Amino acid sequence: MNKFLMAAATATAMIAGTAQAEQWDMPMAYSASNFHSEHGVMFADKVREYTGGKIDITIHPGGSLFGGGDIKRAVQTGQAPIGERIMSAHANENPLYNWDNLPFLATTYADSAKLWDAAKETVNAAMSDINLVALYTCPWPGQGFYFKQEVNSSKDVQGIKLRSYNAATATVIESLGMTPVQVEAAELTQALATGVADGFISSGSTGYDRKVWEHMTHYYKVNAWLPRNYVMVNKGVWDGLDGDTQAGIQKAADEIGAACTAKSEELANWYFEQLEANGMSVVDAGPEFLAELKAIGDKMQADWLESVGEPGQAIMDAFKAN
Ligand code: PCA
Repeated sequence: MNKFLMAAATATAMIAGTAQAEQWDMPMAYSASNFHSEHGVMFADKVREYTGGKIDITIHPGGSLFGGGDIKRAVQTGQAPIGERIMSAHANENPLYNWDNLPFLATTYADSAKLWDAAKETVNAAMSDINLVALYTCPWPGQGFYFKQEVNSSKDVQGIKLRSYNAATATVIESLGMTPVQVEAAELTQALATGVADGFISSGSTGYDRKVWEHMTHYYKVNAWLPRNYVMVNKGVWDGLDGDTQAGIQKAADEIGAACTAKSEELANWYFEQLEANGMSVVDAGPEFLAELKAIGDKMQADWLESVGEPGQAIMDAFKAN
């Protein structure tokens, strides 16, 4: 190490108050003002507190360090020790990760919690196989549709381009006769402004973050699923920590997972009010559109069970038994 680097390293260690402080960069995919990112900052604070300053996490929101689509690989390969991403974005590698994107399976916060309880062990085992440890998860509010026109059924929107954020949303869009275009939330405003997409699937949260009322006029509430973000750590990094440090980080993760979930629920309707206050029409999807979506949801659940096999059935059974 040259003397400048050494001086910088010493200064960093002194700021953290301990010679052993480990600096962790934590890429996150969504905007700094989003509740997921705000809870990431609170998580970092608690980790500093509960590890006695041993682990010093710096949050990089909005895909600023790694784009949303690159965060999981960055953590898997150790380019970043820790990061946050929407879990279902990984379903193209393993259909198991679609467990929280099956339309109309779990549509409330209570059911979303029950479903995560049922899926947790299987999902965590799959994560471990790919060198990841999931520390906490936090759901987005229920998902619906943004358009720049009134929509009563898919007949009104045949062939238009709709922004997707994972394989499941692409399937919903295609099944409705539209063309999916995958765009990260961080690039959504630009995609709508330049006509890359004519609408999108998301919660009120992302529409609010991206101020989409400048381009969109209608939001149709469906509340069909509550997809989860998760904070993951590289397994090698995790295994290299002593037991007390692991316990401190896990305590922070448990507290923040619960706080973030409560905040999501608290904000769900507030986001709709903000969309309305900015001139959008926010209504429940009409009966014809809803019936189409229910049929698509049934098929997606059946397809998921078929592709995941026995572990998928076990998750479904455990969820329904509770
Ligand atoms: N917002 C994220 C994922 C789900 C949501 O509500 C997005 O639109 O990318």
